Amino acid sequence: MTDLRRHRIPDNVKTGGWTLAVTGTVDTPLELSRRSFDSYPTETFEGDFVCDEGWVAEDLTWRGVRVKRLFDHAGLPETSRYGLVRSMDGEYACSFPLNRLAESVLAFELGGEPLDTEHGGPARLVPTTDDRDCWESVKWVSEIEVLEHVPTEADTAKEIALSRIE
Ligand SMILES: Nc1nc2c(c(=O)[nH]1)N[C@H]1C(S)=C(S)[C@@H](COP(=O)(O)O)O[C@H]1N2
Ligand SMILES: [Mo]
Repeated sequence: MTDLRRHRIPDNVKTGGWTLAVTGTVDTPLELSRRSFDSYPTETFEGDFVCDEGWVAEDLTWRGVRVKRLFDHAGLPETSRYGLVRSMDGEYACSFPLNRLAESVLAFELGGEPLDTEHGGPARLVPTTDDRDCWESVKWVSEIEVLEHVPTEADTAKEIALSRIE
């Protein structure tokens, strides 16, 4: 099997007028339109996507902006430690140690095509380290909140994903 699944697009996902906010413990909060991403260098990442439900999409090529570029632009104080990646998909959000998040790619393209809404467009987070979990690949990213402490209640992604596996 080599394809991502075709999950339903949640009703609260609205892609018109999309922006991405970088908020929290940063020197300068950002609100970025799709067009403003054109001024950042892009990178590709190739890898398999492995879901805990027991399927694999092999050899996906993602293209986008490394989150570190956004952090360099916003400026991170010494006290920043974690990032919470929020989605237009209701309460869905996933937390990361800041270093791991900085290495991740915010992908706008998959397989050389603009990422379609079904698979998380305009922007989907693609963690690149080998220990990545499927629920960390947040679709329809709307905000990256930088935090000093690990968020517990707001970090819903793993629980939501595992609740879909009986
Ligand atoms: N916003 C959001 N992102 C999400 C999820 C979700 O429910 N909501 N599910 C995650 C899980 S568990 C998987 S396996 C993949 C599924 O991606 P696909 O729909 O492109 O196959 O999306 C991940 N990102
Ligand atoms: Mo998953």
